[in-house]
Amino acid sequence: MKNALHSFARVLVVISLWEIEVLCISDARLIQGTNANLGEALQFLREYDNEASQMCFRVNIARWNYATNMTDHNKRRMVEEQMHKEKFDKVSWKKAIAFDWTALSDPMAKRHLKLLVTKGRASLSDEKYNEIYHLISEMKDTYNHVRICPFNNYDPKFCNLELDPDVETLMAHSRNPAELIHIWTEWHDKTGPPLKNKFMRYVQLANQAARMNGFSDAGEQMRYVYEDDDFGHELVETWKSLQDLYKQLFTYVRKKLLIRYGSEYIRTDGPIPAHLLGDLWAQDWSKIADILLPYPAAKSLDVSEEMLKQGFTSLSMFQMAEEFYTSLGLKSMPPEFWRHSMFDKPNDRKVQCTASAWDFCNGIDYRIKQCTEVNMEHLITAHHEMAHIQYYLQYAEQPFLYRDGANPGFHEGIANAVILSISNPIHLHRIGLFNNSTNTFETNTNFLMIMALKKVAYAPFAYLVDQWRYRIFRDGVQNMNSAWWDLRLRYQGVVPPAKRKEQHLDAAAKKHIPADIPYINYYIALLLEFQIYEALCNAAGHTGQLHNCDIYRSREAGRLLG
Ligand code: X8Z
Ligand code: ZN
Repeated sequence: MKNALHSFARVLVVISLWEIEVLCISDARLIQGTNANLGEALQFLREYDNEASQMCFRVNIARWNYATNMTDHNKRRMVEEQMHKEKFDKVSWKKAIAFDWTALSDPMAKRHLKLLVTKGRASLSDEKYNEIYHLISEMKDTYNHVRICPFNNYDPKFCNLELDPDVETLMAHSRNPAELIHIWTEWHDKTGPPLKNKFMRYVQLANQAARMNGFSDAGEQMRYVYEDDDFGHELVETWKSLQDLYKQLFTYVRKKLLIRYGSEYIRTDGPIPAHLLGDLWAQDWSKIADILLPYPAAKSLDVSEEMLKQGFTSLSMFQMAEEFYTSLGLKSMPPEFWRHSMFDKPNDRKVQCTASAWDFCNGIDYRIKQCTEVNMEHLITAHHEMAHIQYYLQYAEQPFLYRDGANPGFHEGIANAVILSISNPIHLHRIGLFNNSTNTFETNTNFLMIMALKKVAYAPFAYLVDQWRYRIFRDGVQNMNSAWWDLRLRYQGVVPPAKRKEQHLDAAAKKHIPADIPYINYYIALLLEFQIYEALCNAAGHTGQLHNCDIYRSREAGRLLG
């Protein structure tokens, strides 16, 4: 990837490195009790394992039922189960902190107790614990219900554009700068301001919970799950190693945008306005590939038409994904998977269409939910989601607290590593979807450019979202919006296309902020996916350029992945 991009390098923009403050924490500061009786600790953990698995099953069934049939009744059932689980988490936390886990000789018991006492917000009083969960759920609801008006039309009848698919499609497909500014501004003006007060209270409560657990603030608690005292420094180092490549891509893209939109919109030596990159958050630039590809006339890499010609169905797409994993010697999907998954968008009820992979925590039931359409993007998604199921199956025998990614970025890193193999032209040729004679320098370079627009362009955004959150948790809620735009300029080199003020809360235009979902895991996943892919390709005995590696049918790669 690097080589192809070097030829486009025009490093004109200087984005200085902002050294984040790095905090370390010693276990001694964390909350702990006095009971050092190992037998009692093991007994508690056995009970916890059992009850937590059952609780997870019940909550996930209720969530699944709602996600695949969005009725008021199913929503009530889901909320009830979630409240039940929150109570269980609080009770378990109280039991766990009675132990002096730092003094236990059994490393597994020690680590399990440490995981239990350091996560969550159960240290808050019952009242505040309920309050923060309510706040988050209200912020999510507000975000999910945002609807915006179309360009040049404020008639309330038409002000019903939703994020997915309306707003996202407009940002990706409109090439009219005035329309793009309108959509961008509407979205940012309607998400942040209504949430701001709630968000400030949430910051206060999250910090209180973290401090009662022995952390300096909620950001430190978020980072602690990586079990790496040097986490902050490592992040800085990884970004240092990526930023030159990012600047080269940025400079190439700015030049192409200048040609397309002219100097009224793009300055030759300045930042790029955030609305022209095909995405509300300027995080995935591949949607404007039509403006950016170095060889626009080369054969398209999209095999969707060929899939239709060959009569693919949603079922055959998942069967093809399964065959990919079994070709590596990995597990087939269990019968429950084929029985209970939702592969198609039903037309008799409302469902949540975001593709997802589910582990029902009983070692039997695993499902995918995807409103599958017969096209290449959905074929890739099917493989991606099935990688998550494969990971669930691999750790099914582990204790409950270990049935998760090795760190919060690992699941996504694994799934994306597989995608690097199955979406390249070599693999598409091997499965009969791409004609080899069109595998030319031009198509390969276009392929690398699309990868760069998805992956390299994403890196600074994935990096900065939680830098912002850490800063708010650490320094407080004043000047939140200018802090957001400082980071966006420094790392991404983008500026808002309209005037922003402190009454705005533009970070909240990204769902993960109001929904209290960590984001640095996506940055970690981005780094890991290439490391995992490279290791799998080495195991498969691949020689030559890495982007041409396909691990299909390699038992060696399969063993390593397993
Ligand atoms: O949030 C998501 C998924 C849910 S885990 C839809 N992603 C990040 C994003 O949308 O910003 C997937 C890629 C990164
Ligand atoms: Zn995923």
